[in-house]
Amino acid sequence: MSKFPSDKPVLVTCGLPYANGKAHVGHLRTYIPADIFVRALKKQGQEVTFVCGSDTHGTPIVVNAEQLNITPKELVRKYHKHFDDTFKDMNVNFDAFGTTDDPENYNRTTDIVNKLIENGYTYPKTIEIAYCPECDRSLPDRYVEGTCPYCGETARGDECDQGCEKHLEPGELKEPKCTICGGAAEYRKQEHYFFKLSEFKDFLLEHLEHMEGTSNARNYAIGWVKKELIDWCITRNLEWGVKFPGHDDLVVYVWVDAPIGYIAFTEEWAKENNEDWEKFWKGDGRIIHFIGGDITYHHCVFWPAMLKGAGYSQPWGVVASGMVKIENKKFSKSRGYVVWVGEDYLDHGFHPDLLRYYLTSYTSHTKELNFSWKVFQEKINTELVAVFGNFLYRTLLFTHKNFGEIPEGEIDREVLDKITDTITKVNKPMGEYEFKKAVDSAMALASYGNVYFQSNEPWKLIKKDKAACGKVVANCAQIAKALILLFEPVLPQKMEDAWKQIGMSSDVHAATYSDATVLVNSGTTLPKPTILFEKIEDDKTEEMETISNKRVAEAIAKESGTKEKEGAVKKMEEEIEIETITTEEITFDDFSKLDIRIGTIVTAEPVKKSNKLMRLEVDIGEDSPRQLVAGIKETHDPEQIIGRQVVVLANLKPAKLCGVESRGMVLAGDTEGAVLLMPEEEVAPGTRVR
Ligand code: B3M
Ligand code: ZN
Repeated sequence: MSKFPSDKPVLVTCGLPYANGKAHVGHLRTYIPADIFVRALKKQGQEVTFVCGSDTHGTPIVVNAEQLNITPKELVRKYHKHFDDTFKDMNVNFDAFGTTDDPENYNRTTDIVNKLIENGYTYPKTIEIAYCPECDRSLPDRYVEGTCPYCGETARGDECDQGCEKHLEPGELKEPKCTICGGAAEYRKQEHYFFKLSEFKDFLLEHLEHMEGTSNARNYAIGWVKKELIDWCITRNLEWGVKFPGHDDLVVYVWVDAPIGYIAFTEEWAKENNEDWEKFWKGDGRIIHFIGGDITYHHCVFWPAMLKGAGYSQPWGVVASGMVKIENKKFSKSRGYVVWVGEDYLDHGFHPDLLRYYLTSYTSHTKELNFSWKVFQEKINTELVAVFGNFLYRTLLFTHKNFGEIPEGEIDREVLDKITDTITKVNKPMGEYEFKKAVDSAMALASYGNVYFQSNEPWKLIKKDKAACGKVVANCAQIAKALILLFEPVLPQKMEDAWKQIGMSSDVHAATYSDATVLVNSGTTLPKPTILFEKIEDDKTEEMETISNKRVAEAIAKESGTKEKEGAVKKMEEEIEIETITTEEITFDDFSKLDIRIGTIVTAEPVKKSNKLMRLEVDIGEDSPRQLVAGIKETHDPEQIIGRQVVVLANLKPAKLCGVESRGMVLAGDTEGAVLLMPEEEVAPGTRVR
């Protein structure tokens, strides 16, 4: 029997992105399948809540903030918004997206840690903590690097990130080095607090035995628990984070308060929607965590033990995804093997739903996934365009042209059976986290539709038997309706459009799979269809490959340049507009170097390849207007800004954006959308700003 829908409400969560860098394709491998799963459960009539948020504490945040010379709060505010925006852009639809710095999380963490203390699951112990004599500070987690005692690879203070992926306890790292100054660190004695993980062995073995989700998560975790459980140090010497109760100089380790965020975000959702968070965390609602395979230990060992120790419900299932490779190379930001969701994908005008399709249909969820522009192009062109898109468009165009509406015609038993059978073939693997199988089954129905259309030759029938032709067309419309519902979880935005194209006025996101066999209404007017999926041309793929190659080449060049400084802090490469919040002072001379002028917009047109960019020609008092590119496409209408005066930084080094040269910059307030600066009253183009 299928596990869904069930009477028990389902809570789906996704591993929390650290709010310290931009979203890349690797991140999406957790969020997109989770979003698809949630939408598919809803389509089966399952009650489901979907929460996530930004991970804002710990050394991943503090180290980056320190390097950028800003406060952790400033850093996480910026990236929290970035992730929130990116998820919305990618049609990942959380019911709540909070941050672990929210008051709800401070309260919940304090409550849980107090319960663990009360229940006797914590104890103080004096241990060796890495300390840098040069910087005169202790070095938690990412502040220290050294050799993994298990595999010998270079590792961080709390994880062997480049080798065996084991969690490391303070003091375990060999040959510790300070990541700030690069100097040798030493170990110094200090008192910290421990969680008695070792007492949870029997509980964990029993818990894991019944844990749902993907078998990779369960099997790894059982192996670890059987082998050895060491007590877990849960405090750190940091200012930023949730204080350990009664100790103002200690915060809890980030892996304590981060998963507690799942509870806090459920509480935020409950407050907002007049709902009950306890039905999951104190009751028998089903909690399903979607995570990257590399954080299985934290979710299948630490987390359930902590929940158990504090008297909360434990996860029902853990779904762990495989790694993401970029063009068959191990994902690595510093080596340039990265695809940014914004600048490498959305900003080039690619539709979010295409990437959703690629990421789920490429391979099974637990396997390694390779991101390659060529394969992306091929999958979109041969599957979405040539099979599904082709079926929808030819059906709708033929019907629109010859009937103008869905014609009368009995729907074949065989067609209805095929639809019902496909729903089962989509639901079953979906409930087993086999997203590729589910998507492939839906695509098989589109192929069936094409065969149905082709073999019934409606273009011939229309000439001799309009009624018979109408029947074929009505059957195709029924198949189209089913396909739209089946593909909605994967392609939500495109299917919203397709739903309208088949004349439906209801909300496709709220419709269920059972609607797929509700007969289409003859007489429904069909508008002229538009093509939903456009072919990706070779030159576009080549353009994207060139961008990737260039990034790798630059990374290699940079690598050789920084070799001498080895050990010193590695520069963050992926900061976004952080300069807007730095407060470094400049002299008047520095300011005078800026050639800022008032100009009048004479031409404005959207840059085709981009979602955000607009090409402007601005008269700034020179012989001919300046060409400038501004990120205002989403917020401004070209017609309405022609003739407007704007403020231009005229001596900015020219740059190419999406292939269009920009010789300067139009100044705008950086808020939710761009707000253009303008003079108080109209002045002559070219007027200097001082
Ligand atoms: N912030 C990101 C990671 O290690 C980390 C996840 C927390 S989930 C509670 O993948
Ligand atoms: Zn290791």
